[in-house]
Amino acid sequence: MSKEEILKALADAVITGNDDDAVKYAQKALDTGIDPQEAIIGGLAKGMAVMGDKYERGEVFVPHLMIASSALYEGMDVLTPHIKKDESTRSVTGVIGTIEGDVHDIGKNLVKTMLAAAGFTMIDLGNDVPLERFIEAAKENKADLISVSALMTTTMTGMDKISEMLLENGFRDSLIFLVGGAPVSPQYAESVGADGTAKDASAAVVLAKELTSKLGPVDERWSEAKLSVTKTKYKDAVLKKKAAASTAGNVGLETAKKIIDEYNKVGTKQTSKMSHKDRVFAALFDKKVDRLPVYPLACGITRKFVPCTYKEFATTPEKFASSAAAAVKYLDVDTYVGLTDLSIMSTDIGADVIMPDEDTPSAIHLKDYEDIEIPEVKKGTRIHSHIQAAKLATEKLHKEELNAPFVGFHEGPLLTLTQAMGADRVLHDMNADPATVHKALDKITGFVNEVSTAFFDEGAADAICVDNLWSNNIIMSADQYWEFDGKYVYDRQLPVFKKYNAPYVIHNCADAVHFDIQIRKFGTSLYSYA
Ligand code: B12
Repeated sequence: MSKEEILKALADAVITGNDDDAVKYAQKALDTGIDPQEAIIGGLAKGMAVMGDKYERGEVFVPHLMIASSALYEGMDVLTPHIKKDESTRSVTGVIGTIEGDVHDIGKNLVKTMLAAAGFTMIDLGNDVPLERFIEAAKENKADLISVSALMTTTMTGMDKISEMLLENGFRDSLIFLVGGAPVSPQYAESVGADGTAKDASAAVVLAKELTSKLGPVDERWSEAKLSVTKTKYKDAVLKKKAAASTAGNVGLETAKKIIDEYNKVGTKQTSKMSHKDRVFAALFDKKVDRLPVYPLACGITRKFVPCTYKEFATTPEKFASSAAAAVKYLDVDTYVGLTDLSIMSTDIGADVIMPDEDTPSAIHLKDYEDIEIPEVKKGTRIHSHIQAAKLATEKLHKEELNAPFVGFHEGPLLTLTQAMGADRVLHDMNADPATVHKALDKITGFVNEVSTAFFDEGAADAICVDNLWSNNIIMSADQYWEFDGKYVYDRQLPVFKKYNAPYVIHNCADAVHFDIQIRKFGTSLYSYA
């Protein structure tokens, strides 16, 4: 028989599921000097490929495949011991297996056989291998290589989990991680963070040899020091993967996403060309919008579009207004919430200010409550200049091409006081000397109201957002918040907003807010949150 005839006879033995023929022609291949590797790949495996095609066309069924694979293994048992080991390959230890939930092991066994022939020491975990077993075996054997096979789309996803476990345990840089099997593409291998894949056993060997030859000394790679450095290196990647996984399983978030998608779909059909202004006002009045309005508290970062320094952004009306317009233009935000920094009003009531070129200005606290001096809101004060900047920004945002509302921003009573005196001091005095704190708040509320009034009178904003930072149930109880801030807002600020028929927009930088007071009592219509 010629070589071609023997290879065909081996393939036929698998196709017909004939164990005896498989053994017979395997022996014949050896006797006639055919390379055993070639007999496996070009004979037995070819037969299995034919059966695979037939199965896919519905011509044969699972039992036929089992009989075929049995013949394949009979033939391999004869051929495998005669495969010449490549002694030139440096000592490489590999862990191999088919992933959890997957019993297909023919391809995995071929890869194992070829790697063993290439001189690798292969530790075979079998099929249906629990994911953590790959990790344990890699560590136990200080492996150079992990080879994971999957034949089903439902099981290949476990490769990503193995990758994550390698990162988490700090093993990722200690070994080469290869994945393979019919459904595994190079793109998929990359997406799970593997070092590569190959379409068949021969290519797998070439790849494994090449990649493992670049590894450093085994004891160094598997030293505790190296593992702990790698763990730290990949900490972020692991956290991100975990966060992504937890988001994927988070029913609340998923539901929210679905609702937003649904909402956006419905809205888009109805009102496809809303201006920023229409969108914000429609949302305010619970009307349908084409998409949810976006209004980040953009702060100083938008100065980078102009560009200008932080100092210029905070002190030059033209630069501030240009930043607002650029934000709407480039970021497509629906409105600009005009905060520059939280030192403006405390500076005006007496505190000194530190004004770096490229950082947020901050106030130097006053020594005594008596030092607080309430100015008139007029030229020369920082808030007056800021209101002029807001007015300019409003004009720019109203222009035809942008058509977006501008939301002015200033601090509420308690925040203004804490900015002037220091938060520690005021929080302490709220208990130790409440009368003094109330006296100061009384004066400051008058000033805060003058500021809102000036914004409205100047037409410097479409709405005003007030920062009531201390409405935070970690820092103070609802009763305390009400006594030292809420009541001042309710009794004295809200009437001003009512007079101008303006919504009371609240900003809060905290996630533990006294919503009951802010929403129920203040009737807040918009909430800005950072
Ligand atoms: C033989 C076979 C079986 C045999 C497996 C026998 C055995 N001991 O392995 C039996 C009958 C048991 C079987 C069962 C099932 N099977 Co089946 N089976 C096949 C079949 C026909 C061939 C697989 C095979 O051995 N190919 C030959 C080998 C040599 O190729 P390979 O595995 O791809 O490996 C090569 C390369 O991929 C690469 N490689 C492999 N591993 C690695 C690893 C690395 C690191 C690298 C670099 C390379 C690499 O090198 C290998 C050698 O060249 C395929 C169809 C197909 N065309 O793939 C279906 C197939 C895989 N089976 C399938 C299914 C659905 C099943 C069953 C669920 C059927 C059922 N209803 O019960 C069960 C699975 C049960 C389970 N939990 O796992 C589906 C999977 C569908 C999918 N997309 O997920 C397939 C694709 C058939 C189909 N088209 O529907 N099956």
